Amino acid sequence: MPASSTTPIFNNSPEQNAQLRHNWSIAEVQTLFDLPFSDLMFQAQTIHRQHFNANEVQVSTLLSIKTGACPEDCKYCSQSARNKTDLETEKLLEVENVLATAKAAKEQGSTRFCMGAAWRNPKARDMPYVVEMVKGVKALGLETCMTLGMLSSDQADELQNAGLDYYNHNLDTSPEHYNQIITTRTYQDRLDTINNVRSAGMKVCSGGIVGLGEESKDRASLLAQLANLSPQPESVPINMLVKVEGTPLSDVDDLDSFDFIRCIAVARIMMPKSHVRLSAGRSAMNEQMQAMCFLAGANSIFYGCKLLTAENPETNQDIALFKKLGINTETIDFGDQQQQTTNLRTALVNEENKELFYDASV
Ligand code: SAM
Ligand code: DTB
Ligand code: SF4
Repeated sequence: MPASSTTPIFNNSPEQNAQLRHNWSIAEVQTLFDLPFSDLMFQAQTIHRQHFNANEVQVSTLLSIKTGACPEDCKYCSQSARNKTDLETEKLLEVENVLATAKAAKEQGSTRFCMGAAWRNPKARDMPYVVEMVKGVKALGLETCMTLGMLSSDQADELQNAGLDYYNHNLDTSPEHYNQIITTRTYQDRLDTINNVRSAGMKVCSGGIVGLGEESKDRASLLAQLANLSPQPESVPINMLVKVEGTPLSDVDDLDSFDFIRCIAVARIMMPKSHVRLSAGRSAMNEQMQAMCFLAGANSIFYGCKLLTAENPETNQDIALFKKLGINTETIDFGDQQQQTTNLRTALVNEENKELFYDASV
């Protein structure tokens, strides 16, 4: 039975609730999940506004720098060699290709460029190339992020020295549900990598996937794991499973939309200073659902028509949605920050002008 909207769940004021805590119990997180929807959204929105401009969203662009043929057995993933998917594999991209794509992402208004590789971990022979990629993307004035699998502390140091700002390494699901999803690396391996990234002085991007067939208590447990990291991750991607034909999870039941929105809201309450990213799965969400996620405290997205291998909304759709909602994108101090603002405005004006013309080719 959910608590009524008059039941005080915490005796603390919203200000006190917003203090960073690293001692969340699963039961306590479940209490948040069980709140009446409006109460949960109100708490999340109140906390969101204490730490962020509620009308600003950070935008990152993803690029798969090495695609498919991954030795790991992640049951959701199009890129695992064990899953019989239609994916075309690709070797590590040339540094120049990566830099050209990063430049285009910057021109489209992105502020962070995230490079992902289908590896268990980078090999010594790969490191000089990824280091060059980091240096090149950084020289464009973008924030840099990589997700390459497990990292040793030496590799984390090397990437940090090259100028890597963020490393993405997800916990994916709860420790209790984990063995149903991945058996080729342990939960502790993931925590060790996050620890190596943190010790090297980089910012941590870590979140998970929901809709894997897990229970509500697993979502509570995953969020407790993330929030109890000290410091909490600066970026928390909440991915809705993208179901891929040929993976063991291709037919799993859909997660109810309100349960997804609740996850965002609970993440916002527990990690008040982190950017919570409405991550994979937006192509399957309508505009109203995405708006609810922003209302629940999501303030980051992947921007650009492709994630790593799966589709993402077209940039024009996102620009149009932001315009409808009065959302601005977060800017960073590029040095040429004016340029970034101009690019987004140009994109928006182009989108508006489209309505003035008809397509003579159809
Ligand atoms: N191979 C590296 C690793 O796993 O650490 C980095 C890339 S991996 C694709 C990064 C994350 O993307 C995964 O940990 C998972 O959370 C997310 N992901 C992968 N496939 C997904 C899917 N089909 N739906 C939603 N999220 C997905
Ligand atoms: C994250 O949490 N989500 C991104 C990023 N980190 C690397 C990846 C989503 C992948 C979605 C499925 C695909 O494109 O293959
Ligand atoms: Fe490989 Fe990463 Fe996909 Fe797992 S999620 S199979 S490690 S690419």
